[in-house]
Amino acid sequence: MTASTAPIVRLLQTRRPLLMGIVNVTPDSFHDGGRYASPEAAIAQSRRLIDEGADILDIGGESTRPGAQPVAVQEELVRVLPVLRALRNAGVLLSVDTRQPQVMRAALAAGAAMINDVNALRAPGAIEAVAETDASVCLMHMQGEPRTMQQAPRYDDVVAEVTAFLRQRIDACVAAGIGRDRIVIDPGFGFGKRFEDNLALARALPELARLAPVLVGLSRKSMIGVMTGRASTAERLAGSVAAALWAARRGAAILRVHDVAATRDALAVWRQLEGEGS
Ligand code: 9MG
Repeated sequence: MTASTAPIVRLLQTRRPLLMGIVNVTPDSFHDGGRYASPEAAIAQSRRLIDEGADILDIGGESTRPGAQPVAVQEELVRVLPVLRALRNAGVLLSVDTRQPQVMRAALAAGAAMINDVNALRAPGAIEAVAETDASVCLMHMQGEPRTMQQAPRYDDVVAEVTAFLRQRIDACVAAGIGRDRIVIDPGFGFGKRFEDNLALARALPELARLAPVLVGLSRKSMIGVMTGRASTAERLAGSVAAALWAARRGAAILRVHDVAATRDALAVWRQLEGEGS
C-alpha cells in the first residue's frame, strides 16, 4: 500500500485524540440550532473553535437530530460553501457533514479534506465522490434515517451488528479505491439506538478501534441527559466532557464536540496526571 498524503493521516500520526469542533449551519440542530445559521455567524463560531484548539471543524448544513427533515441539496450547498471558502486557509482540517454526493463533490472542491457521512457513503455515487479525491471519510452507523430512527430501534446484538456493518462499509470503500488509512469509523451514538445500545457501544470502543480509528460523538446528546438527569442540552457540558475523557481513555481517535476549550483543558489535565505530557 502506498503512503497516503491525506491530511487526516498526518494529523492522527502526530496527535491523539483529535478535537473536532461542531459547526451547525442549520436552523434546527438539537443543541445550537439557529445560533450559527448564517454564514457570518458560522464563520465567527469556526474561528472561535480554532482559537480554542480544534484540530478539525465539522461543518454541516443539514440537521441529523432525531425527527429532522431532509434538506434540499441546493440549500445545503448555500449553507456550507461560504463557510468552507472563508476557512480554507484557516489552518485546520475541514470536514463536511453530509449524506449527499453532490454536496460532497462541491465541498471537496471548495477546500474540505474530510467527509463525515452519517449514512456511511451508502447513497448512490457517494463512494465515488470520495474515492476520486484523497479526502478522508468518517463512516458512521445509523439504523434507519434521522426522521424516524428513534421511533423503534431494535437489535439482537448491537455490538456485533454495528461492527459487522462498519466492517462491510470499510471493505466497500477499500474496494472502490479509498485507502484504509483515509477511513475513520463511528458507532453513531443516538442514531437509531436506545440508551442501553449506546452504553454497550461505548463499552465496546476498544474493540471497534481495532477496525479503524474511531470518531466518538457524545457531546450534549440525550445519553448524557439520561445519565445526569439534565433535560436541557445547555446543562450537559460537564457530562459531555466526562464522556469525552472516558472515550479517549478507551481509544477514541477523534472527539466530535461542541465545547472545544473545555474538552481540551480536561484532556490536558488528564494527560499530565497520567504522565503523558501536555
Ligand atoms: C453529524 N453528526 C451528529 N452526531 C454525530 C456523531 O455522533 N458522529 C458523526 N460522525 N457525525 C455526527
